Formats: sequence, C-alpha cells, structure tokens
Amino acid sequence: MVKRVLTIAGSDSGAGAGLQADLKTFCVLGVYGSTVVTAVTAQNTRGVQDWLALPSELVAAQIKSVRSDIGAAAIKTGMLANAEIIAVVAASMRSDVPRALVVDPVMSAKSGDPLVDDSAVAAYRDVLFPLATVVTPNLPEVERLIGRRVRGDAEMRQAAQDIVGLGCQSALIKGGHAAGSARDIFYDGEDFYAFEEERVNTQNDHGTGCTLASAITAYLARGSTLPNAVREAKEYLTGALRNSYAIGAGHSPVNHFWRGISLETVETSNSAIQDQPAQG
Ligand code: PXL
Repeated sequence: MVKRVLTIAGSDSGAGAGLQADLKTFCVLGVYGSTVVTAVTAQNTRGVQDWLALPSELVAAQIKSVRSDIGAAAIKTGMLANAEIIAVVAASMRSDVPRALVVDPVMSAKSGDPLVDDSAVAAYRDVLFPLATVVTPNLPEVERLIGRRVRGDAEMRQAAQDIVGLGCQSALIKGGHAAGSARDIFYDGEDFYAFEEERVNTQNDHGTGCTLASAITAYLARGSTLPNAVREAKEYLTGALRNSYAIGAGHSPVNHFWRGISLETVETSNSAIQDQPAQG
C-alpha cells in the first residue's frame, strides 16, 4: 500500500530546494507526495532574487484539500515564511494529529538570502515545535533559535536538549556548516546518536536540508524508527551529494535520482491507493 506524505513548503524555481526537492525525494523513496505551497521564490543556483509568501488562508485551504481526501501519514514543513503561516499549519496539526511531523525550520537559502520574516522564529519555538516528531535545524538556525553560538559535539548535544526542551519529541542538529566531517547529533529525549559521513567536497549542495528532512519523512511513513529514519535519510543524502552534477553557475542541486526509483515499494494499482483511508 502506497504511503502518503505531505510537504508544506516554498517553491524554488530552480527546483534544487523547496517543495521540488521534497517531491523528488518522495518519488525516489517510494511514497506518494502532496505539496502545499507556502511561498513562491524566484531563485536559481546563484541565489534568491525575490520571494512572496502566499496568504495564510490559501495555505490553510491547500492543507484542508489534501488532508480531507488524500491524507498523509507523515507531514514535513519547510519554508513557512511568517508567523501567520506557522499558525495555520499548527492549527491543522492540532485538530488532526499526523503520525509524524518533521519540522525543518528553514530560515535562509544556501546563498544566505533570508526566507522568513522576523516573526517566524518565535512562532516556530512557541507554536510548531511542541507538535513536532523531529525538528532539524542546521547550525545557523539552531543558533538563532536558542540565542547562542553552537560548535562542537558538547555544544551540539546541549543545543539538541534545549530544542527538545521546547516540546518536540526529538531534535537533529546538523553539523554540515562546521569544518571537518559532516557530523550530526540526534537526540530523542533519552539517547544521543552521532551520525557522521565523510564531507563531500562539492558546490552542488543546494537543497541538502530539504532533501534530508523529506527523506526522514518518507522513511518514517514507511515504518522506520526515528533513529533509523535519520540514518537512512543521511545515507540517501550523502549519495545524492556524491553523484551530483552542475546545472548552473552557483550551488547546483544534489542528484536525487542517484539510486533510481525503488520500484518494489511503489504500487500503482488503484485498489492499493484506495485501501488507505484519508485522514480527517
Ligand atoms: O534549503 C532551504 C530552502 C527551503 N525552501 C525553499 C528554498 C530553500 C533554499 O534555497 O529555496 C523554497
């Protein structure tokens, strides 16, 4: 039976990050992905030239359309742009609790261009994190969320505990912005896990955060435990970085299709799709 997942995220016209990266990841990992658009960015591999958030009412209407018919076993959020959009997402999660909610607290693009307004940071902390299964900040994001510098293992562990202290079930602190190997710290409220991969030296790294969080979402929907979903997602992302290729002059996307589509998990018959009732 095909698992359904949903991403609530911004559009990247260059299709390296945002909901386009999420949907590619969902396809490859064998789940059916729906897309609720929160914002439209004018963007390429060099940076973000412009963006506009959609009205929160339209975001709410899209979520209702998807969840009242197709349903979603696991939901991922990416660029949420402002506090009003975060509030309507949280309201939907409270009224119909998903099996898993992966919150990637996107604040800026790889190019450094901001993708949220100032109202989003407090709204993430106060309204959305308490509903999340896992929150996946990178180092600049976690520093903004907890208000202090985070470097090295001990500080990453403390930061993970502080994020879980805000009410989410678990936190993945991504160390990719630090020098050295790509070492992430995952904390599930009880145990710490360190996930480390050799750094892939490439400029084709646009959309890494979106890809990792959507892979975690896909693996959770398919039944992986939390730490396993994180491990499997990181392996998928590392392969996508290793097999990437340039499509523009700046930060090109990772190669989502490096390992092909997992056909054994993709079911195409209508009966299989109809087997799973919609939620809400
Ligand atoms: O990688 C974070 C991200 C999320 N969402 C959108 C983006 C980006 C980065 O560029 O463009 C729409």
